[in-house]
Amino acid sequence: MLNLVLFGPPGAGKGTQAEFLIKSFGLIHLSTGDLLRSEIAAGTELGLKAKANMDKGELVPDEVVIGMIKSKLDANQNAKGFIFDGFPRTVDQAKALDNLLNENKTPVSGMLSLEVEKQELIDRLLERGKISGRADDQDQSVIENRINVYNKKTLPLIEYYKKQGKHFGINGMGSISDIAGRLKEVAENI
Ligand code: B4P
Repeated sequence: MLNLVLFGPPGAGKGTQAEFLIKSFGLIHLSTGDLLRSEIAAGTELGLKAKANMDKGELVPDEVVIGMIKSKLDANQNAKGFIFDGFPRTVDQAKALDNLLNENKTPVSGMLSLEVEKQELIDRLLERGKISGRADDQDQSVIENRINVYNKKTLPLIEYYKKQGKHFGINGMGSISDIAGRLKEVAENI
C-alpha cells in the first residue's frame, strides 16, 4: 500500500499535484479542504462551524478533521493507498493519522513536501481568488494569516516525518508539469 502525505504551505500546489499522483498511482484522494468545502456547500452544522475558521485563515479543530479522515479510511478499506492532501496540519493530527493507519498495519510511506517562495504563494492564491469564489483566497491579509498559521502549527511536521525517515523535499517552483514529474520520480522510489 502506498500512503502519501502531500505537504506544503497554502498555494504550494497540493490540490493541483494530487490529480497527477492519483492518475499515476491509482490512489484515493483525501483532501480535508475539499471535504470541508463539501460540508459548507451542503449547509451542514459541521460546515457552518468550519466556515468561520476557514474564512479567517485559521485551522478547523483537530477533532473535526480527524473524524472526517477516519470515516473515509473506514469506507475505503480495500484501497491501493491514499494521498493525504492538506492533512495532517498539526502534530496531533499526524499522531492520530499514525494511529489510524497502524490499526491496519499500513503506515505513511512518505511525506512529499512542496517548497515554494512566499511571494509566489500569495500571487497564486490571489490569482485563484479572482475566479474561485473562495473567500479565503480573496483577501491578502487572510492569505498571510494562513501562511503564518502554517509556519507556526504545520511546519513542525517536517521534523516529525524527518525523525521517521519519511520526509522528501521537492522544489515546487516552476511549471505544473515539471513539478508533477519531480513528484512522480520521488514517489516511484519510496
Ligand atoms: P486547503 O483546501 O488545503 O487549501 P490550501 O492550503 O490553499 O491548498 P490548495 O490545495 O487549495 O491549493 P494549492 O496549493 O493546490 O485548506 C483550506 C482551509 O481549510 C484551511 O485554511 C483550513 O482552514 C481548513 N483545513 C483544511 N485542512 C485542514 C486540516 N487538516 N486541519 C485544520 N484545518 C484544515 O494551489 C493553489 C493555487 O495555485 C491553484 O489555483 C493552482 O492553480 C495554483 N498553482 C498550483 N501549482 C502552480 C504552479 N506550479 N504554477 C502556478 N500556479 C500554480
